[in-house]
Amino acid sequence: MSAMTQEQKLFFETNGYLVFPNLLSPQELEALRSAADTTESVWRSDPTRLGLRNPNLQQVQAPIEYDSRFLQLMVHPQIFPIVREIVGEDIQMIDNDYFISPPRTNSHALWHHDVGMSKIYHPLSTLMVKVFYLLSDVPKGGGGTALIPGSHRFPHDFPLPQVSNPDEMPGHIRMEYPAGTAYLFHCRIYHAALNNSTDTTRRVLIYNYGHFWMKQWQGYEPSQALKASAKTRVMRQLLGIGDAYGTSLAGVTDLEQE
Ligand SMILES: O=C(O)CCC(=O)C(=O)O
Repeated sequence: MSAMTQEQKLFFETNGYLVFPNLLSPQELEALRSAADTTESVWRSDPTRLGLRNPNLQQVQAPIEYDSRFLQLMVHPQIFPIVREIVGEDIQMIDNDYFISPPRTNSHALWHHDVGMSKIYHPLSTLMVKVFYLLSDVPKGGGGTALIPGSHRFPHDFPLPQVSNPDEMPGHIRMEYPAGTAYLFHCRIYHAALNNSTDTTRRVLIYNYGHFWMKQWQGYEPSQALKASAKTRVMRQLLGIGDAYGTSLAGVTDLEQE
């Protein structure tokens, strides 16, 4: 049984991304916003907590350490099965963030893709998939993520046009959607955060999934307390509990299976 429709499979293979309108119900959105507000104030009140405090990006690093609702979102019943199908049964969480992009600020991330490791054949493999959950509406010009559809299959040395303003990239599309939308993309797709030229703050949760043999990004390794709280096979594997090779979700049909 596939978690993806034929249309989603074809669209992802062709374009390298998927969008899920109205993914979060009003109740889910409210709960996540409440978790995000509390998390933000805890993070702001303690400057030793991990994350960037730049004028154009406040990055609460590893929000899954702050609130169990963020941990649960990592296995969202509609999104996680799709990510699992794309990445494979050796899936693991690599990093997770809560990004706050203030109004009237320039891009915090110019055009790039997420994996530049040599000697790994990227174009036909999928090393990572990143999922974004919008907690705020992202209006036109509101600092949304931009993507170049199909660029996940560009060769390694593809000469991407050089633009001084990320908005000027030819052929890009914009993730400007209402709160509650989710989208995901292949780690090799060229993407950027656009300038936020509006008066609204963009708030987004980001979960990056890769393979079990990969190292979790430095600063995102789950705490012992979080690992100890993992009760299901899926959660244990996502948090990196298991052997580097051979750890797999094959045969796990119920996300709550112990
Ligand atoms: O903030 C964004 O929309 C872009 C994030 C980004 O560039 C990344 O996660 O690699």
